[in-house]
Amino acid sequence: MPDLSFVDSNCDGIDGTETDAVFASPLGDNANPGTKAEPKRGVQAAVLAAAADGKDVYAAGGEYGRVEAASGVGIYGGYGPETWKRDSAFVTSITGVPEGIFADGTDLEAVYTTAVGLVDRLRSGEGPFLLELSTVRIGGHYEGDAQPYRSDDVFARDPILRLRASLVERGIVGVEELVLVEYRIHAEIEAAFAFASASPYPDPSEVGAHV
Ligand SMILES: [Ca+2]
Repeated sequence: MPDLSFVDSNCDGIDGTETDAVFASPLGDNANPGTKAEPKRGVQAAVLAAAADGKDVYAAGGEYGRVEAASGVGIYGGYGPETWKRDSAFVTSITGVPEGIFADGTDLEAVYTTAVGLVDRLRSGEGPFLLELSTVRIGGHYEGDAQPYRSDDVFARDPILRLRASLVERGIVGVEELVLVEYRIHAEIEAAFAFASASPYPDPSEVGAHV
């Protein structure tokens, strides 16, 4: 990596170590080997070459396109395109939109497989990613809102109903089993409701507690 304070501590003529770097410059070409005299044009091309050789990337000041990082490859900017002298006057700017991925947020399996795929890619050094999930608001705007203004196809996208249909359709779970699960949940809610109804009202002195 480059020296601290812009000092060529090993006196090889460049801040850092020339033999440990693949060079990128707006004056370069991606067909070049990536040396100081013949740098790559893109930081991305330099990163790929650096990853293959266990090197870092030294980039001259200028504009570069989006870069996917590689594990173990550092990117250091601020070098002069002509001189390879490192100076704060040389700004190395890498711009690019992160990869955006869209998935149907009402399809639980699509959400899962998309997310798992992105996590794998992140762990291998790619990213960042923007994951957009679309879903629907099943509930109304207020308690008792019958939502006459909405069409049936909105409710058909209910993620729980979709998952249920998918599981049954593929024979992963039987309808009877799902009915039992729903019955158990219903019973649990009923029991909680009964418990609450049978409980005494709290003492008025508690009204300010935890407020
Ligand atoms: Ca040096």
